[in-house]
Formats: sequence, structure tokens, C-alpha cells
Amino acid sequence: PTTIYLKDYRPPEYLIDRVDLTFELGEEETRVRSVLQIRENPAAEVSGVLRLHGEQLELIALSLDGRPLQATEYQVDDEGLTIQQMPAQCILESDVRILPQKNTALEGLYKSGTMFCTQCEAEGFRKITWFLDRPDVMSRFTTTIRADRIRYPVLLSNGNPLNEIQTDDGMHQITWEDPFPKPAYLFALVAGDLRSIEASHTTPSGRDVALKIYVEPENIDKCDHAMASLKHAMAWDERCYGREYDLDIYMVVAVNDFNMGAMENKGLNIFNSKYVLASPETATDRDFQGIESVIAHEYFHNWTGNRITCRDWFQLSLKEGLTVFRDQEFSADMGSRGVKRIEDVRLLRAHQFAEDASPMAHPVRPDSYMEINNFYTVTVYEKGAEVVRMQANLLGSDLYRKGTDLYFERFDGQAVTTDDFVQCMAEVSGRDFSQFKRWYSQAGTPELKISSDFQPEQQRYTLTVAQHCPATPGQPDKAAFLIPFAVGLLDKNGNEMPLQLQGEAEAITGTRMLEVSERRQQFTFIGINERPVPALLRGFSAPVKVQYDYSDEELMFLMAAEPDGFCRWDAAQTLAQRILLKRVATPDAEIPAGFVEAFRKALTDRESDQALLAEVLTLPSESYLGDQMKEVDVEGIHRSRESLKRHLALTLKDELLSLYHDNYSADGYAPDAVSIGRRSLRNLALSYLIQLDDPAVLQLCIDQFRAGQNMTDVLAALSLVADKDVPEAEQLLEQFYQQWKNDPLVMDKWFTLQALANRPDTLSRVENLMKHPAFSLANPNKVRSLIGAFCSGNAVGFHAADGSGYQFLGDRVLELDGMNPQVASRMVRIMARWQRYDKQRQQMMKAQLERILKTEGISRDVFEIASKSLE
Ligand code: BAL
Ligand code: ZN
Repeated sequence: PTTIYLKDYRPPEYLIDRVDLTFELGEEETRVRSVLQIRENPAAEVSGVLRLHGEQLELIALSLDGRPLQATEYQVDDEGLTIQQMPAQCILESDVRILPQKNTALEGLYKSGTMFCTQCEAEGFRKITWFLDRPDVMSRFTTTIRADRIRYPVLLSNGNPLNEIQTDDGMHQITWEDPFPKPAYLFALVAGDLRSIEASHTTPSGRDVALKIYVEPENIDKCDHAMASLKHAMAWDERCYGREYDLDIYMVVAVNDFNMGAMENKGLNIFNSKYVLASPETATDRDFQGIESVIAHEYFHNWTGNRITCRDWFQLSLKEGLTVFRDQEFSADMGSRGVKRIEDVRLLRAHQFAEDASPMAHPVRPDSYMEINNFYTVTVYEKGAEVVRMQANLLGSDLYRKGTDLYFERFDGQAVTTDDFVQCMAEVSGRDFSQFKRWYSQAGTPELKISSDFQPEQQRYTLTVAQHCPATPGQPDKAAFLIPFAVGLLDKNGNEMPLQLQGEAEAITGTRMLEVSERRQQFTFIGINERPVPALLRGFSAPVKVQYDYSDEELMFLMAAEPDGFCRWDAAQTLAQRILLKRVATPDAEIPAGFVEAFRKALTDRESDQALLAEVLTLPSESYLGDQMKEVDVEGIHRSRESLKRHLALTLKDELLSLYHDNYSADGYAPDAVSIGRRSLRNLALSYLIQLDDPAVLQLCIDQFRAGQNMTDVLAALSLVADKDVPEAEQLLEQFYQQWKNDPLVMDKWFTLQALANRPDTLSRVENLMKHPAFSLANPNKVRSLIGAFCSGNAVGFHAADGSGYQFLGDRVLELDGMNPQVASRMVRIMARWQRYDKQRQQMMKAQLERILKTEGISRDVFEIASKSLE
């Protein structure tokens, strides 16, 4: 496969102003007729040769300005169509045959169950018709869909519906027109027997927008939360960014077979049903929150992605980083802000820091790729969001808003770059952002080494900050980053101390945003009359690792007194991590009594945000602990974590039980922040108590399962029981299956639960479950919930010393690659971090990667990940 480089970017030689598409959807094949209005791009050097993208298209007819083209006038190959002698402008018409029913890659037009749907980002439109399938070619689309009236009563595309025609042959056709020019990756089509719920929203300028959510008939009662989320998102974007919606109709369609979470097609979002469907009986709190955030994310794309899109795919974070930042802030406003930040940081540290430390490390704006689908990564999305957040941190909220206002005004209707975005921030603030832009071009997670020095006679306190960023592939040396570094200083009573840097006229109280721009820098605070405890990186103001030599006592103090939720949680994590890692090496190393006391304090705290307490009381995950070790000790970490949980459960049994009972609520289910917090805390208490192997606790779980109040509680109880070697485990799993076997999303949970079970026979159970009638390798959600969950969520099972987990994954990757390369490539990525393990495991993982690479005909997707992993 060839590598594509950012430095090779050239503007398109031709533009396509209008596209007229006609689809005839059939049970064997689909015909796509396209009429393109093409002209030379005045801003480019034109060669006279037109090269259109197109894959897996069977040509039926091709004509230029009404004249059929002779075979000598064009060439078709595996990747496109070339026309040698192009006029300066013309109408190009084509008629192609495609086979959506055979499309298992779920890219382009395909069938999910009985419905037709599309996924065109990044480069799927070329599997529908010949086109300039690149985001800097923006066209006005008109789409006519013709299909059987009974099978496909609902026919949808982008924009507004124009007319419906019924014909005598049992068919009907509808034409849609999208007035906004858009790149082809935002094209969408849906056809099926769907039901919808409808609501309306009036924008500040008085536009009435019809909101419709389409689902398969049996799911019509599970759309209310998605609809409520959409309305909240629209109001939030109007208020916080001054952005309103621009068409008369906004549609969301839920489909079962979908590679990603959802897709922001103009006016017609297509969603993985996981991010639409919810009822208290079938969806967990996490699901409810996921729906709220993904619905908002796709809606926010209408401005950050659609109205203003990316010039090329290297700029993917222009829309994704910004839109993730927007959805994070939306969720923070809708729920518990502190907890949302902790969740985001936990995800970033667990996945993005790990990616940055792996052979797959790449900058937020990559320089090259083989397969763009491989770059929908946590780096482009989540680190990209942090990079936007840092700009907001540096500017403050008013200037940041001025910056985004300028961005929308200046670039509306254009395809632009991350530099264009940053330029707006630079202009409104009058600041130079050239150093800041290294966050886009340099990969790797910077590390800040901090030391402090208190000089009582001078009443001075100095923080010395040294930054360093490890080498990443192709980038051995990094230039210094500009890092917004939020700090506070607490006195012995836990009060904020006034902060006045040397040379400044006044002190401020609260958080100070320091700017670290050099490799080594000192910040001296004056008027400090006692040794403070520093709270570092408040709000996680930059995506960096901080090293500061806190004493255990200082960490316990922060756990109890620090006002910033992130720092409070982080103190608890750091302390727990210290103990856990020490006990990996020395299993009977002492557990400091102070730590248990700090836990007790948090367990009995009925004043603080309960959701925040649940975070503080959650031990760092096994995979995160592994990341902190030179060489991951899979079993040692597992043992250490289990034994600390058991120790806490033994010592704090009464407190845990009270917490469990005090947080019971007989009220109906509501996914609000307070109720979610109570449920998390209660279920967390149960997860500690189960370590006691006490029949009374097992009974609590069984009772909670049987009470069946909501899926959050049912699943929490079931997962604890399923881990145990008790007869009830099988009984409850079977009961759950019988109750939910017709609900695919609940079945996903059933698969995951068993894949994560901490039992010696889990792999063979997973293998058996692959043969279960509810499982299908063709459905990405099933693959992720069973195979993905086992390989990336069950460290002890997957990394079994005999290599059986690796062999299993190697087999699955090869099996999947022939069907769906995008999903296969996500799976093979799990082995990209093989260097982190011991020699034997390294050898076995490498052997699987080599075996995959040697297999003939593997996809570009899998080739890129497997080969880069071995470099
Ligand atoms: N654009 C792909 C799906 C998403 O990020 O919204
Ligand atoms: Zn997105």
C-alpha cells in the first residue's frame, strides 16, 4: 500500500458544483445514475486529465455533455475512472451497478437488516459512484430514491424533501434537495420500513425545525431520551456558541450494523442504534450518558464539520477535536462537571497516553497515512479536544468565544485547516500561537517534572517545572510545548492561599493559569507564610503527565480538602497506585492506615457530590497500572488490585454496607446526575463487598438482580455474580438471556459480561459464545462486545501465558478482515503494544502480527497497523 503525505496536498484540479443522483434500490443490485456539473478549479493548475475516485462499481454507461464516451476516451481501474481530454466545464453522466447486499465492509451503501443505509466518511462515497471523493470538493446534491413501496416506505436523504411519486409497479420515489454545498463524505441515504417520533424546535431566528428520529418498529418506545438530548444540544449550541440549525428538518436514523458510533451526514445523521435506543429496563446510566453526548456531538458537527469542513483528512481533528471539546462541555453542563472531567481524563490516560507511548503514536494532525480509517483515533479525537481546551484555557472564555465567532464568520462554507482555526484564536487575542501549534504537529505525551522550594524567611514559594516529551516514531527530538498549567496552593486548613507571582502588583485567590513554555522554568509566589500543599494541573488543564514528589500525607490531605474535583480524584489515584504497585512487587507490603482512613472518610461523606465520591473510591484500572510499569505484570497487577479491594472490604465492611443501603432509592429511574451518582456509589460498594466471599453479600447481588429496577443495577449485580464460581452465576445469566434474547443491544451486554468474567475458562466460553445464535461476526457491535471486550478488557484471560488469547485474536483478525477491514483493524491494534510485556509474550504477539502480515490479500487497514506495530 502507498503512503499519503500531508506535504503532497494540492488543491483539486476540478470542482463539482452540482450532483444529481438517482438510486434504484433492488433486492439483487442497485443502480446509481449520476449527473455531475464539473468545471476547472480556477485556483489550481489544470492538466486536462480528470481522475475520479470509484471502487467496486460496474460501469453501465458514461457520457460527457450528452455524448456517450468511447472506450478509448476513458480508463477504469480498481480505484477510479480517468478521462483524458476534459473540457473546461462539462456535464458528466454515469450509470453504475453496485451490490449493497454483498457489502459486508459497511462502507458506502449497504444493508443493515432489512434497511438500506450509507456510511461515506471517510472515503465510502467512491463505492457508490464516481466522484472527487475528497473533502475540499463541496457540491450541491439532489437525490432521487426509487424503491419498493411496501418494503421501503421511508426513503431519506440529505436536505429537504421535494416530492413523492407513486408508480403503478408498486414502487415509489422521493427527491431530496440539500441547499448547502457539502463534501461527498456527508452524503447519506436511508430506505426502510421505519417508524419515527417527531418533535420540533424553534431557533432564535424563528426557524421551526422538525426533529425526527427513525427506528425499526419494535424500538419506537426507546427514542425519548435521544430526542430530549437533541433538544438540549440545540439550545446549548445556540446559547454557548451562537450557532443555530439551518434546515427545516433534522433526522436521526438508528441502524444495528454500523462501524462507528454515529455519523453527522447533513440533516440526516445515521447512528449505531447503541447511541439512540434507551429505556430504563434496557440501558445503563452509561448508555444514557453516551446517547446524550453522541447525539450532541453529531448535532454540533453541523457547524464544526459540515458548514466548515476539513480541507484534507490530515485536518480531521479540526472537526473532531473541536466537536469532542464541544460535546464534553455540553455533557459537563448537563450533569456533574467535575465527574465529567474525571471521566474524560480517565479515558485519555487509559487510551490516548497509551497510544502516544506505542508504535501507533501520531500527531493530532498526522503527516502521513496509508488508510485514513486508521486515523479515527483517540489522539485525533480526545487529544484533539484537549488541544482546543488548552486554547480556551489560555484565552479565557470570553476571548475563546470571540475566536470561535470569528472562525464561523470567516470560514463558513469552506474546507479549511487546523492552522486556520488557531489563526482565529491568535487574532482575537493578539497572541502568537506559533509555539502552541506544536501540539498539532508533535506526537507524544509531555512530562512535567515539578519540584517546590519554600523559603520561610522570604515568604517565597518556588515551583520549578521541567518539561520533556519522549521520542515517538519519526520524531526523536521535540521542541518545547506551550503548556497551560493551572495551579492552586492550599494552606494547612485547606484554604486557598492568595497567589502573587514575583513582579506582579496584586494577588489573586483561587486557581492560577501558569504558562510553561521553556524546557525548565521557575514560578515564584510571594507573600507565602507557610509551606503550602500545591494542587497541580487543576481541571487537567493540559494533556501531560505530572511528576511531583507528594508525601502520602499530602495526597490524603488533597483527597479530603482539594476543591478541584480532578485534583482530588487524582490524589486518590496516585496514592492507590503507589500502594498497588508496591504490592505487585511485594504482595504483603503494608497498606498505610491513613489510606484506609481516607477511604473511610470518603465512604461516610454524605455532603460531597456522590458521583465524585464514586470516582475517588474507584481504584486505578489494571491497564492503567500496567502502563505505569516498566514491564506489565498482568497477574501481579490483578492480584494486587483484588487483594487491596479485599482489604478495604474487610476493614470497611460496615461503612460499605451503610453506603449501600443509604443510597437505595425506591423512586422511578431518572438519568440525572444525582441519581446516577447514587447508583454508581451503591454499586461500587457492592463491588468491594463481593470480595468478602460472604453469602449475605452474594444474596444482596441476587436480590438486586431480581428486583430488576433498572439495567444499571441489574447489570452491576449480574456482573459481580457472573465472576463467581457459584451455581447462581449460570442461573442468573440464563434468566437474563431468556428475558432479553430478542433485544440485540442487551445481548451485547450479556456477551461482554461473560467476556470480562474473571474465570479460568473464559476464553473457551468466548469461543463457544461465538457459535451462539445471538452472535454474528458481521455485526460490529457483537464483535466489539465479545471479542473486543475479551481481548482488550480481560487482561488476565487475553494475556494467558500459553498464548491462547493471542492465537484467538490472530484468528479473528484474519477471519474479520475478509468481511470488514475497519473492524479487523481495530482488533489488530490491541496487539500494537506488545513491547510492554515480557519476552515470551512479546514473541507470541509478534508471531501473530507476523502471521497476519504474511497472509495474502490482507486489507490496507490491517496491513498498516500490523506493519507499523512491528517497526
Ligand atoms: N465523523 C465520524 C463520526 C463522528 O466523529 O461523529
Ligand atoms: Zn465527530
